[in-house]
Amino acid sequence: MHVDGTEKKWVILSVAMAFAMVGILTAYAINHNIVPPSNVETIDSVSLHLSAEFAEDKLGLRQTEDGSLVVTMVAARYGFYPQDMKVPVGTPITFRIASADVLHGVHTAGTNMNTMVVPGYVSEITTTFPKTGKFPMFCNEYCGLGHDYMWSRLWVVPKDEIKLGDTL
Ligand SMILES: [Cu+2]
Repeated sequence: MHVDGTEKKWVILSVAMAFAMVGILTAYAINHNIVPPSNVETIDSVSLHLSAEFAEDKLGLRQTEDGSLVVTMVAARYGFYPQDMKVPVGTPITFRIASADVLHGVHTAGTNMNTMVVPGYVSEITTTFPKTGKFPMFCNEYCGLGHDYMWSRLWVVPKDEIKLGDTL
C-alpha cells in the first residue's frame, strides 16, 4: 500500500500533537496539584444541619488535634456557607464541603481549588493561599436559576490576624 510522503508527515504530526497535549495536561496537573474529586466519604445531605460536622454552628475554620487547619462549608442553592471567611496565608488548609441539595462545584481562581460538590459525598481539597487579599469562590456546576449568584469570599490575611472559630 502506498502512503504519500506528505500524508505520512501529517499523520505523524497529528499523532505527535495528541501525545504532546496529553503530556502537557498531565505535567500541568502534577505541577499544580490538580486531582480528581477522590474523597469517597458519604454523608446524608438531608440532615446536614443535624450532623456533627456540618451543623450551622460548626461551619468555618477550625484546628484539628494534630494542628492542621480545616474549613467546613456547606454548598446550597444559592450560596456557600459561611459566605465570608478569614483564612491564613501560606498555610495548608483542608476544605471539607458538602452539598445540602443538588450538584454544585467550587472554584477559586489562583489556587488548585476546583472540585465538584456531589450531594451525598464530602468533597475534600487541600490548598495553600499564595498571597493575602480577597479570593472569591464560585459555583462552577449549573445548579439552578440562582447559579450565577452563588459565591463566597475568602479573605486571606496574615496568620496573626486569625482567631480560630471566627468567621468574618
Ligand atoms: Cu451551585
